[in-house]
Amino acid sequence: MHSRLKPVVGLVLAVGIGGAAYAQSPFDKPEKAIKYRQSAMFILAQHFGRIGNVVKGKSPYDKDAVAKDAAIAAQMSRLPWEAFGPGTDKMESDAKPEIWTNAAKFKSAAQDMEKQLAQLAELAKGGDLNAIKAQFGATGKACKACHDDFKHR
Ligand code: ASC
Repeated sequence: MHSRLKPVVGLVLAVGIGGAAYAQSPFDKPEKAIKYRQSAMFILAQHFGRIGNVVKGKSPYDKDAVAKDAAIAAQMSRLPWEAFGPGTDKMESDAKPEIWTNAAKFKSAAQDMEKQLAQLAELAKGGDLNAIKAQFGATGKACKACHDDFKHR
């Protein structure tokens, strides 16, 4: 090989191999993937819960606060899925094996929840509390539907 080409070939190989490892999982240990998805879900539930308190009349309605909570929840809802990768089914967690044995259904349930939260975030900007209440209910159903099939407890 021409000596000037060697570094180029080396770089292409390094990026190719590194890229393949990354595509497999962005986490260096399954423990970290599990902690990551649980953390995203925890933050999501905190902010969704704050909206729930408004919907139930336990907290006063503050348009900007609800819009912010919904935006954070929607952002969190995009994060967990890459953290259900290889090896993360072998460890103790609330994840049911159906996540991996029925991956297409899991993906569709996850996408539905993301879609519902994106809609809640969009609606929350408008400040129509009745519309927010209705969409909060639809979103909660999407959370529950996925948990019923794919989460212990
Ligand atoms: C929440 C939360 C969930 C969902 C679900 C809706 O606030 O933490 O997992 O709502 O309970 O049924």
